[in-house]
Amino acid sequence: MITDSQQLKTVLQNELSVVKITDVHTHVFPADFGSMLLFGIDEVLTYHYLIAEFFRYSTMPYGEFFALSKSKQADLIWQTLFLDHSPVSEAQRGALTVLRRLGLDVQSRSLEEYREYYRSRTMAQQIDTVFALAGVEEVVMTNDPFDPQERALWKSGAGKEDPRFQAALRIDPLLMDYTNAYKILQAEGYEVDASLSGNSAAEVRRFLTDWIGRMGALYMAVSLPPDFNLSDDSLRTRIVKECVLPVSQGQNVPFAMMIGVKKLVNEQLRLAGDSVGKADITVIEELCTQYPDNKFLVTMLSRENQHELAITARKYRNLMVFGCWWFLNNPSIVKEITKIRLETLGLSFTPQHSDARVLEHLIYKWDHSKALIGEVLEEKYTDLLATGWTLTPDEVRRDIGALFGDNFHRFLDR
Ligand code: HDL
Ligand code: ZN
Repeated sequence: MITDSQQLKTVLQNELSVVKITDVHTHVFPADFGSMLLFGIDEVLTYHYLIAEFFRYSTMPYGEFFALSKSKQADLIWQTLFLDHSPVSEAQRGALTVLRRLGLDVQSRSLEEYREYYRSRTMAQQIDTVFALAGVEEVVMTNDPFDPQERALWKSGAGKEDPRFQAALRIDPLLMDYTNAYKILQAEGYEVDASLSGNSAAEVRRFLTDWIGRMGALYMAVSLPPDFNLSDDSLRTRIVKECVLPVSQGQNVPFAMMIGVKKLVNEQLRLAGDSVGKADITVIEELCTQYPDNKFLVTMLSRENQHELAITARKYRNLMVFGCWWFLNNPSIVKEITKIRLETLGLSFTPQHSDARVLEHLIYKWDHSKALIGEVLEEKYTDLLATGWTLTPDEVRRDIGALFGDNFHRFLDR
């Protein structure tokens, strides 16, 4: 039985240090995807979050920067964000957490020393090391069949060997750019046309079903703008209602909506150019009400949407809230959101995903998130014990397992 605050702190630290994490949304890939998997210190330093922060100080023309080699870009970012200014931002601190946890000397501040470490590392070794250090048992990837390189890899049989890498079928081009995406479907042998007439909807359903099967996809996902709604008769609305939702239900594969992205507000920043907008929660209420036999995974990008998203999840058991996504993945907001969710949803949600784009992100994003979620859990368990309720280490282990993967797997019900 846990009887005092020090014992609670110790139990939480122990259980968080050994929990096997399922990371429900990432952009990493297994070794047989080759160069699609980004790893190493130059990739860590040229993460688009850090590029955005670099341009807060630099007046260098965007094109001149992007024309540089990745190592030259990393040199500039290291000098500007780490040596010329203290690296206090979350992404800056994250790069240093990666170095420290890999056993490198953060105090040397020597980028060459860090690069030397990587010269002896193979991709396979680094995957093993990073998953072990991060405590991650499996990641769910972002898999885009509209990307020619990725499409060819799946067709060659890649992507199925390493059970640590599970797939998610990403369908942004289908929903956000059908007037181009349909041509790829045609080229792949699906009888679709530009206006989704005739047999097109059935063929889009066949396309989705084929790729869910080929990938073993755990869910279908899309990132959506702040004004996403299904009250118009747009092609996007028709594809969601006539194609995505029937296949999602039929295949028992949730539909994951990631809502609130304003794409490329500054397109010169490329991947770093996206921003955020508050969305209308109504569309989630409508979907969960009108499609009670469908499962929805939802994360929203705006801080202002978080309380209403948690309240909406209280209304619908077919809605799983997940993550502190992208611009929300900062200590001040992760703690705020996790408190709101624990207070309104108990333990029935998935508090975090890493969104790792670079392999080593798994280390810092989970180290930082586990510490924050642990602090909030400590506060809530302390309040619980104050009622006279008793608590055992096994119960804490059960609860933490639910938050870091079991809830997700139960929701998938596979
Ligand atoms: O659409 C997404 O999956 C986002 O996570 C984008 O990839 C974004 O660029 C990102 O990396 N956020 O962390
Ligand atoms: Zn992502």
